[in-house]
Amino acid sequence: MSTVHQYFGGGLALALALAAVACSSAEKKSESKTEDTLRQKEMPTLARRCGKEANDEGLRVVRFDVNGDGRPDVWKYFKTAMDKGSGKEKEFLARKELDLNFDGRVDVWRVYNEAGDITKEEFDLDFDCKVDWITHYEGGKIVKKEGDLGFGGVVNVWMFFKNGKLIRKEKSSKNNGKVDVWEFYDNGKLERTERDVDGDGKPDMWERPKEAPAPVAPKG
Ligand SMILES: [Ca+2]
Ligand SMILES: [Ca+2]
Ligand SMILES: [Ca+2]
Repeated sequence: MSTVHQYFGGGLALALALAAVACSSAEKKSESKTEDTLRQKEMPTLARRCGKEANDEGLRVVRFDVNGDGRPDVWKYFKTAMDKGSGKEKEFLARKELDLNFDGRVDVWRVYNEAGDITKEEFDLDFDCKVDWITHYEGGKIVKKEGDLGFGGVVNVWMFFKNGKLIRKEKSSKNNGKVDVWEFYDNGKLERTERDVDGDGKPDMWERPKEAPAPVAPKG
């Protein structure tokens, strides 16, 4: 059971967290836009994947049956490359794939570089064989998350990180891939929200989160 948690605990927790994000994103708080809009249009649509040991690269595959039903649910793909340190050929973990719901189809893909750092993680959260959420890493730290929380095939949430901390979140509230909500964070705390109300891609409204009321000292 502990092995199951080791492999799947994080994924399930993320799915639950994303469900919470999906609910909160429906609450429109403010609006705006920046020059990042052009870049957002170039964002690739999420790839259609229905993994069943896709091993075009001819990597060595090691399979694990975590739940003991006789079918693999974790796949590790190893490739052989030159180790810069020793100058000799060495085997690296290139990819790990997980079947979270044990239906025989891959739901999570993790890609690693030769230094052993994770570079990308893709999730199919609703088990329909389409990727819904992608996390990008650099140097082992999260730099970007992007996803389709409406499960309609269109990317509608982008999150940008610096030094592993969330600095900006962008949303397409109309679910059309066009950013119309920008949230700016400082030290993980929401500082400002901007919103494009008239659809011209420029911010029309700005809003700061309301400060919690100061505690009132009891009289007497
Ligand atoms: Ca299994
Ligand atoms: Ca599955
Ligand atoms: Ca999906």
